[in-house]
Amino acid sequence: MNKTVLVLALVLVAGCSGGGTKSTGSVSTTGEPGAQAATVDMRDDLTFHPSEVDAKVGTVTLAVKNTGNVPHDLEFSDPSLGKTSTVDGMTSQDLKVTFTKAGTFAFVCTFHSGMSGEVVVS
Ligand SMILES: [Cu+2]
Repeated sequence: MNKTVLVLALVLVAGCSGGGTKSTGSVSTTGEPGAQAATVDMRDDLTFHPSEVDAKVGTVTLAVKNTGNVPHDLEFSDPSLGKTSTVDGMTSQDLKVTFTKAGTFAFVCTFHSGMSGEVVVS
């Protein structure tokens, strides 16, 4: 019994370390499943705001907006989902992504190690 609790605690600790996504909150998409929209800001603190977008199965247009001066991009770990080109400071790009199934789909900025987020599709 005590051993089980200890193992669970270690798993939880391990899950929180290891350079995962730094959470900056979540937002839900707006619109119908076939035409959802959400905005993700990229800031000079090298994080996505929010780091989590909650979406439905369907198509999402992400407004990928650089609100700072440091260039960023947004690239899904699954290449079939797509990526932006470099988003320079104070500019924005729309990235249209179709999710055909539920799941968690990670994205990163390829310029900044640890700058990451995810779309949680249900
Ligand atoms: Cu970046």
